[in-house]
Amino acid sequence: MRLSRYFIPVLKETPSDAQIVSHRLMLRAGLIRQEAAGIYAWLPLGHRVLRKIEQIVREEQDRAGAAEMLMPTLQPADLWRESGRYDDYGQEMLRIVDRHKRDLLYGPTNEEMITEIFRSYCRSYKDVPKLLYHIQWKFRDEIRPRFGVMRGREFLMKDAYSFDLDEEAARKSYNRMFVAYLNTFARLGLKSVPMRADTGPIGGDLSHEFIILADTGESEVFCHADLLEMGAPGLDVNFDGDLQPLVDQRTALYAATEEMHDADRFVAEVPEHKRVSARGIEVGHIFNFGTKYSEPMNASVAHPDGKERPVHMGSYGVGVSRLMGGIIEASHDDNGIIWPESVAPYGVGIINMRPGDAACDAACETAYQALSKAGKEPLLDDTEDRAGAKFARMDLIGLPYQIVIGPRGLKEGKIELKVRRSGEKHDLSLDDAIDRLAEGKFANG
Ligand code: 5CA
Repeated sequence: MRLSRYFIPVLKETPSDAQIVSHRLMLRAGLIRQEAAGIYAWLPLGHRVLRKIEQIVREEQDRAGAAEMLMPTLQPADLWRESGRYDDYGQEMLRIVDRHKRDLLYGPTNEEMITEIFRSYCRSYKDVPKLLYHIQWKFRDEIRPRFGVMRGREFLMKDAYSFDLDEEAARKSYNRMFVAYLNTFARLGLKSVPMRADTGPIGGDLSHEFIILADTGESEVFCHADLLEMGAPGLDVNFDGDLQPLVDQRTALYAATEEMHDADRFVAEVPEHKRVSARGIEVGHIFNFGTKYSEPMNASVAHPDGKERPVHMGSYGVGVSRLMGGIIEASHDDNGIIWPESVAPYGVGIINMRPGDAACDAACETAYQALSKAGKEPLLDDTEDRAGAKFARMDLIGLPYQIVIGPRGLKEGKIELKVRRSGEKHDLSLDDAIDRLAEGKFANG
């Protein structure tokens, strides 16, 4: 992409109403624009990152054996009357009446609709297990939308739902998602810790929140320090094998959110130097709720003994749009965002220090073409802005690498390559820089 034709409305002033760094940086770098409280437009750069996060979430759901589908944002209220949640959900639910006076709602989650879909087609033990997901916008009329996309009213969620014959099989589906989540967050450059959690309006008795630590997190969390150093299981996990040991390893040590915290147990189970008490951001939440929805909504299957019983269910959410804020909280410096390569909106920024200079233009064009071909998704700053403004903007938007091409360097056959995360600079020939970038020869996380 050429910046002269692109749209990155960078703000010069720090927005005064944004309290946390990720929100400030998302506004300043032109990723999002607030259209109403808790409702955002995703500008081109932000939209690219959102799509990349979404794609990683999708790939790990697919790897875990979940099947993607898409349910609508609007749902008939009658479905929610069946489960009893229409009244329970209260003012957080956005209720809508259509021209025929039918009650609809903008979905805050999809347990009811997916249960209705399942029960319409699946009647036998042969029809389970099923693990279905979609990535769709949700609406929750939060009392206090805040911190930008962290607590929005409209937000993008990946929600998966499992249907199993009995409790034991349901536990296996739960474990699949548990492991898939650890891998997902690791690919996004995040250290996540699963913590026993409260189930709130979703219900059930087994639940984990996946938390990333950040000073600006909304929840207070307590855990054993070793959990932070435990790597993700890895992409070669066999999802059809026994995942229980992997899950046990990560649930054996103390980890709890504020609502579930037991100060006496924390002190008894965790040696003092290993006690982490911090703030965290909930990026995922998984629930096993047995027959809470299948029973009232009559989603039953015939077992091999001929008897019909309600299926055992679970639901599994990832805050896709919230993750963008979480990633920035975890990865930025005074100059701006530092994207992990896996979600960077563009792979390399090329700064043309003197557009109009034949040598600079030609070198930029060579770099642009070669890096595009190598799949590095370059963003070429071919604008007439001052050098200082170009550098500041490139740092602010946080692409992993920058190539600076100016007339003086070119006379000596050199360009400058900067690694955004470390600030390291290399004087290289253009060909060298292109080759090394194309081969992924710089470690940038
Ligand atoms: N039905 C279940 C699982 S699919 C469910 O809705 N779970 S949830 O309420 O915990 O939401 C799932 C994830 O969505 C959360 O972990 C969080 O990352 C994200 N999320 C929830 N509310 C918001 C919000 N207001 N703004 C941004 N992200 C949110």
